[in-house]
Amino acid sequence: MEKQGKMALEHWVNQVTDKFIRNTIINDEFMEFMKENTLPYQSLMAYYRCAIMEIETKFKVLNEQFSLQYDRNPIETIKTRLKSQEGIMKKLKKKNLPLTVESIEENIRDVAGVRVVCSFPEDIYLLADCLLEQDDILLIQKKDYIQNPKESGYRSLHLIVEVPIFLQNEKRPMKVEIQLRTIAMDFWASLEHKLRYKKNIKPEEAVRLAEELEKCARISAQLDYKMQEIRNRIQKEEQDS
Ligand code: 0O2
Repeated sequence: MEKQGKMALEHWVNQVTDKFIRNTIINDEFMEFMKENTLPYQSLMAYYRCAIMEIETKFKVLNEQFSLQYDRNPIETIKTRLKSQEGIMKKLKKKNLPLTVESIEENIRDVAGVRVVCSFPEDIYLLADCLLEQDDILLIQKKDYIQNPKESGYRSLHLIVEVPIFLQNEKRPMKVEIQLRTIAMDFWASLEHKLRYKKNIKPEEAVRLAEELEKCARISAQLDYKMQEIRNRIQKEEQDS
């Protein structure tokens, strides 16, 4: 209860701080930065878009191969996103880092984001292993919030990887954040994200909601593993017959 209360309070403080930063500092400072850096900033974002395409294609290829080899698709959906200017600015501010194109590339590791949604937890690890075995992929960081869920209940496998993009006269390694999750984890995270940013929720209700959501995360984890067990039994029956 104490932990959930602290989280709800932190969340409220973050909301107020975020709003302050957004309204007062971000716009002016970003406009000033863009006056000097429009082209380098836009080029960097274009490179990140290329890196997203590379990673998305790699997952599509793996999905296709599994479909041919095992007659099943491990991937349900792939979603991609480029972090917004506001998101980049907020992260730099939070970490007390300079606003320069170099600093963005060096310090913000989730400008390019790819989210891969699978039906079953086992497929998450299978896909992650297949990707990491590829010789042009360099693993920078792995955070396994499936084995070790966050206090909120959040579960997903996060990888920060470097992938090369091939430009006219240059090969450029770019960082991409990959989040791999099941449909159930994705459903939970989307709902929790929506509720997290709802305004005017009383602190005591926010605590209750956080507790309920954490419970839901545990129930949804059980469902994931039960469904996987059923899938594995069906596969075994098929192989044995
Ligand atoms: P968006 O718009 O989703 O990208 P770091 O990136 O390492 O500096 P941090 O906070 O240590 O920062 O990264 P973390 O927690 O490993 O992963 C951050 C991302 O994971 C978040 O991105 C969310 O997408 C997701 N995430 C992490 N915790 C939660 C959670 O409790 N609930 C939900 N719904 N999602 C979570 P951003 O930066 O918030 O924004």
